[in-house]
Amino acid sequence: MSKLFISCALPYANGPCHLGHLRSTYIPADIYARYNRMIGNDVCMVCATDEHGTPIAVKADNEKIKPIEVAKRYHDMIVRDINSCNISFDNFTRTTDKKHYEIAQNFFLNLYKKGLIYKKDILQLYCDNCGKFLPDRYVEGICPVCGADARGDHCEVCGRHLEPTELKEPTCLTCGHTPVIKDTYQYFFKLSEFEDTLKEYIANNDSLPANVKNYASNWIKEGLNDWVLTRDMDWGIPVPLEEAKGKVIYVWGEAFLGYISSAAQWADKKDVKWEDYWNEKVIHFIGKDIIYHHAIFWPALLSGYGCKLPDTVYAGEFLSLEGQKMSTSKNWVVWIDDFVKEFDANLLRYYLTVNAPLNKDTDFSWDDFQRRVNDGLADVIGNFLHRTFTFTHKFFDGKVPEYANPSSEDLEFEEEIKKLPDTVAAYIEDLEFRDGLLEIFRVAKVGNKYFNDQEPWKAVKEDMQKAANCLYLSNQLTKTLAFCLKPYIPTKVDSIAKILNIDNLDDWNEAKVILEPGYEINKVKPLFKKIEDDIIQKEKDKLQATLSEKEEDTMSELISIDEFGKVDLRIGQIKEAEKIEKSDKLLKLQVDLGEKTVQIVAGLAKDYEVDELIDRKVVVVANLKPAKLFGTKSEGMILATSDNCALLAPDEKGQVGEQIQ
Ligand code: B3M
Ligand code: ZN
Repeated sequence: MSKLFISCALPYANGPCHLGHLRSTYIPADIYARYNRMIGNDVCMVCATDEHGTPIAVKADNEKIKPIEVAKRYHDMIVRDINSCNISFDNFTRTTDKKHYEIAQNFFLNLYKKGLIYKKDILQLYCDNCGKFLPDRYVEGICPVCGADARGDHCEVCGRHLEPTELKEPTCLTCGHTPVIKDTYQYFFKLSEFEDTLKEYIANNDSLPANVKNYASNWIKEGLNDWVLTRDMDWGIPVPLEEAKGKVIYVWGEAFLGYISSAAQWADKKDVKWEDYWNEKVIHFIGKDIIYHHAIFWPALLSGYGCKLPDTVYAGEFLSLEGQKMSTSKNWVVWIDDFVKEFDANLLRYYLTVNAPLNKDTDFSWDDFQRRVNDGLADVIGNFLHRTFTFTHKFFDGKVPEYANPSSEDLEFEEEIKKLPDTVAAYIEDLEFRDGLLEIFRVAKVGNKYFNDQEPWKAVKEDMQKAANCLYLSNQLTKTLAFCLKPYIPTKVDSIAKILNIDNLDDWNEAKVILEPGYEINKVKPLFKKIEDDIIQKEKDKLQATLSEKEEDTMSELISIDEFGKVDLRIGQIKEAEKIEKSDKLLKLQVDLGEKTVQIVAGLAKDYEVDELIDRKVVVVANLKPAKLFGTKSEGMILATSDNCALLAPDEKGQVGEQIQ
């Protein structure tokens, strides 16, 4: 018996679970864990909600509640969703748990004492109005690389990682003011020191899958910089140093420790040691968007600490929905809670596994879901079970018949049945969950064909032994199927076990133990129902409705004439123009509005020469709240088109200072 440490990426506690979470992480991890328990391994499968970080703090700010209240709300929903899909975690905790704080702080201190975490002065954005530093997502602005709107830590358009200070035209997300750059300090982790260790880990680790190896080795090629491990925030785990008041550990610097704190919490209750599991074999199941973190940051942190590195990191690729990228903000998503209200969760486990191998991007579509359930589960598995059980009752009194003088077809089929558990086991051990499932289906199809060819309904009249052999073997396969399907669709096969009079399906070896002639089975019940078209149509309509709602939302953004009247549009004339230092986009303009001249900062520098602007008549928003851009006061806005930056201008008759209505 070996020990095994299995973890799933910790879901952020800022939303419930959707299909994506299940496909990339929980379902594969659960298949693996259940199988390993069945072969007698001692498994510790853990997870937790990731409850710190700016998105949760920002959400709480917006709702005017505490971050812990947001986290608790979603923690409860996530636990509900995970349970509804029968994901068999041994422990599921929270990163706000006391044990986690303790473990994360000790880990930080250990690295600090070894000099692997050090203090460094840096420049950071600070909002005077809010009186706080603005980490990551507390600030938005323009990406310095591609010019798109970007968050403080990341540009979605060009995919670049950004430091908030690099953003152009930054604004504070909380109050809308322009932040200033201020001196401060943070703690850095010496990631650069681990380049060789990581190269070695990635190159020589045969159990790392190809997608993880490729991503990780490409990143390392670019060289590794030290990593900022702290933030100025009041939501997070305090840096455990006297001198570091007001600083917390960056969420990614402590979330990994959730694997360990969750296991430690479980181990305490069981009076065992989590280290015994970790030291034998560790496998992390994650989504592909966090390969960087798990193949670079985490092994480096662990090496620094002096801990064994994970044996495998298994990364599931993306899942789209009806051909489009899933988006929780646009509600283009199927929530688990909605799914399980309409369907058996086993169907989802089956579909998301059979749909595509984990290392390929794939799509969830309602039509395909219906097809796979009806043609696969219902027609192949359901049909085989049903005909075997009903025939056994009809012609053999509900008892497994005698097996004698097998034909060559019987022997061939018997061979397929006997081999199945080992073949499936080998696939699951190689993390090829889909191939294991396909093999089960292949043999069930062989079973259906064998049953058709033997024609037991005729044979009972002509050659009783032929019919008996057919039903003897078919019953053996039903039992083997129940065991082999247990890791995939655990609660569904429990109903097969009931018919087969089997108490539990906990021991994989039992899959090969035959049902002796005379063994009695129970009355049959329908096992797999087909999904009707109207049910699927309802789901498609629901999704479609979210799209239409979005359109209505845009309509409701229409404004009244009174609202428009609030904007004071005037004809102005540009009198002076000069470039703003350090900005390649902005110009400082003096604009004559008739009764007064105002200073306006405008993003025209790329499209107009300074000289061609002088004396030009333009349209100005004259009653805009003054703001500072690049430290320069701006008292209005000049209207121009958004893509080509074409300036709007009045007809010749328009007089300087005249109001536009
Ligand atoms: N919460 C990100 C994610 O869910 C993060 C994972 C942490 S695993 C240590 O994608
Ligand atoms: Zn602010």
